[in-house]
Amino acid sequence: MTAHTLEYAWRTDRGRVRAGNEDAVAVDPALGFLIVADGIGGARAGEVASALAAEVIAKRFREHMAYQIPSDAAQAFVETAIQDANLAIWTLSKAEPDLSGMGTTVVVGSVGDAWLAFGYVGDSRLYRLREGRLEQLSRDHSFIQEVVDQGFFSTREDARRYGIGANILTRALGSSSKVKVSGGVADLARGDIFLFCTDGLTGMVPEDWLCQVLTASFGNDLEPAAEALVRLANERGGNDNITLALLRVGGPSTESR
Ligand SMILES: [Mn+2]
Repeated sequence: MTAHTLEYAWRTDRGRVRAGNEDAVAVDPALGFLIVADGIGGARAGEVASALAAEVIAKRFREHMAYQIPSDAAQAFVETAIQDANLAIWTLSKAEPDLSGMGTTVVVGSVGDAWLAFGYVGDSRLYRLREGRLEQLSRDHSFIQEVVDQGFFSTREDARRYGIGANILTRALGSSSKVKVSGGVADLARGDIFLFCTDGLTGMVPEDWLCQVLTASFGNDLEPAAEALVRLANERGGNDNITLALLRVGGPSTESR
C-alpha cells in the first residue's frame, strides 16, 4: 500500500469536566484511514452525530476504497465519504426529535503510496510535524479563524484575548443536506508525524508543546506520545473531550508489492 513503514496510535478521552465523551475516533492501519470527529448537540445527540460520522466514513472505506488509486481520486473519495456522513446525520436528525440539531466536526485522512489525502469540516485539525516544525494543514471552519482571515486580528490568540469565542463553528456536518468539504493532499517524507485531533487537545495544549512531545517521540514507540498528549491536556484542565490519531512515517518498506 505504501513505500514507507507506517505507525499509528490513537486515543479518545472524556477529559476531566464533561459528563460524557462526544468525540469519536476510527483508525484502520490495514486500510490506511484515520477519522476524528467532535460531536455537537444536547443530551447525547453530539455523541450520536460523531459516532455516526465515523461509522459511515469507515464503512465507505471498507466497502468501496480501491487499491492503489491516485491521490486526487483519494481526496475525492474522502470528500464523498464526508458528504455521505453529513447526509446520514442530517437525515437522522430530521427523523428523531431527540436528535434535532445534532452535528459534528470531522477530519479524515487516507494514506496512499507516499501521500496522505485529507478532508475536513469544522475545527478538528490536521497537523504535520516535519523537521521540528509543526504545520497546521487544515484551516478551522470557525468564527475566530474567519475574523483572523479577514484581517481583524493577526492571530487566533489575539482574537481570543479580545474576547472572540474559540468554539463557534461556521461549518459542521448535519446542519443541512449538503456540506462543503475542505481538503488536500500532503506528501509523506520519512520522519513526518501527522496529528489528527479535536479542540479538546488544541484548546488545552499550546502548539509548541505539541511539537515538543511529538519531536521527543523519535526513536521511541508512538503509543507513549499519544498517551503523553492526552495526559497534558488533562493536566492543563481537561475542559473538553480529548481525541487524537497519530500517523508516523518511517523508512522504506521492505515489503515489495
Ligand atoms: Mn471538543
